[in-house]
Amino acid sequence: MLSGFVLALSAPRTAHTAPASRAVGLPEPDPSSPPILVNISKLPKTVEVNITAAVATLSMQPGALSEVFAYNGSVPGPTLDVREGDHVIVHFRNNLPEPTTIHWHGIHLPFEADGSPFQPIAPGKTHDYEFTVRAGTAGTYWYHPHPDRRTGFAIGKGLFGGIVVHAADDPLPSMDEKLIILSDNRFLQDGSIGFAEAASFTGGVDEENGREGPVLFVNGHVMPTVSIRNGEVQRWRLVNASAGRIYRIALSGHTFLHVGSDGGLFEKPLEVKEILLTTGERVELLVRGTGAAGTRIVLQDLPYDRYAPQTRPADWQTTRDLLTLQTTGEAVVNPITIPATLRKITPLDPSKSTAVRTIVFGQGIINGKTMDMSRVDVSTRVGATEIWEIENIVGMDHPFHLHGFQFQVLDRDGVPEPYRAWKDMLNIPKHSTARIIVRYDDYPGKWMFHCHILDHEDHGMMGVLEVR
Ligand SMILES: [Cu+2]
Repeated sequence: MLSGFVLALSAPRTAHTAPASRAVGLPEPDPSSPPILVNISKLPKTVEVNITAAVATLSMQPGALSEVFAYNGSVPGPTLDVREGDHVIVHFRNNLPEPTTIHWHGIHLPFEADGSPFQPIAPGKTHDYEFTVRAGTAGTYWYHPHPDRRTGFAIGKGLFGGIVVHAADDPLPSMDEKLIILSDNRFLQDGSIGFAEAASFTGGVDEENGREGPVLFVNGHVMPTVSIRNGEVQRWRLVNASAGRIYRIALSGHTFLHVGSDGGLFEKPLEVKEILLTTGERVELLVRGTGAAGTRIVLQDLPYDRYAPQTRPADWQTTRDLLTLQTTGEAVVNPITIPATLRKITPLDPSKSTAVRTIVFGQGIINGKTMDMSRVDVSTRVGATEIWEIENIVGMDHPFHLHGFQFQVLDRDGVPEPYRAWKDMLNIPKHSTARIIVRYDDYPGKWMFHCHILDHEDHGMMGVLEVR
């Protein structure tokens, strides 16, 4: 029995959400996947959806109710499910008591649709986001608020949802897919979500580490069970929606195929035992069911030391369980063939680079400064290719995020990246340097780059890239 995520009391389920499985006659949708936003458009290649952000009261844990911020009444919000080439129109209403935005994390789109701190939506106001999903960008993304200085609070209150962009021509065989959104949270005795006073000791630790909570959620469920048949292969898309927690993902003793990252599939699948999933980052995995009926395998978060010694949590070496994968009693599934080559990723050419940017991550600062929205930190032109050398000079990890453009990693501490991938998130471990290459295709604007530990971002660990 799954620990259900029950909608309760004052939050009626809105008309905008629908079960993940939309066909008539199918069994109840798998509660381990969020609902999907209903497309209200009748036009071809158009996805038109309604999203409202509002206060809701939900049961996040058994026996307790929590006041949350929710997209269309659920945490996580319903998934934006689109195809390459689709034109997306989002009718957004802010029914929150504070300004907000929706940032379409990782999607290559016009500046006007970015939902950055430059584009706040006041309480009670509506806004239409509009963009076209570009060819070649199939992958897993997510959406969340990105208001000035309040991102950690708004996401911690429950505002996050997944985005799946399907390929026009997907190289992987058709199989059951799961969207697995990871988050953690902290609750007070009365069930309310706990945020520490900034001036308190805990507030200081949160500001340093990024706010963590002891309760780990998979799509709003605590330790749900996912079913799989013996021999079946499932495609899992993982999203890290936590404010500060970096997950070291493993499937208790089993390997899985790592097939993709932030911006979609790799060129080749990689068989691995574990994956580091930094804040804001996504991965695609292929998981295979093995063993007799009733066999249980646990998806775990292994210990990972991202912390500065002075604020490292006492229990940081704890292995945490995320979900159970249980083999059903159904007949064994015949093996399917996973192609050895998934797609071609054209490398960005370092010899075309017209600038090398040096980005130094200090504690809460970038290049010695905190965020100033009236300042431009990096100025460049549409179409330019540049190398960014991102150096972390302090004793804790800082995950780098760039808005608007996917990049490729050239090397980490001088070691060439072993495989190509499109990325918008990159963990920069303590006292290390990574070099990335990026081309500013298509869209001028003022784009944010920042640390994706939300407490760091909110305290100004962010800069402005102006593309003209
Ligand atoms: Cu940081």
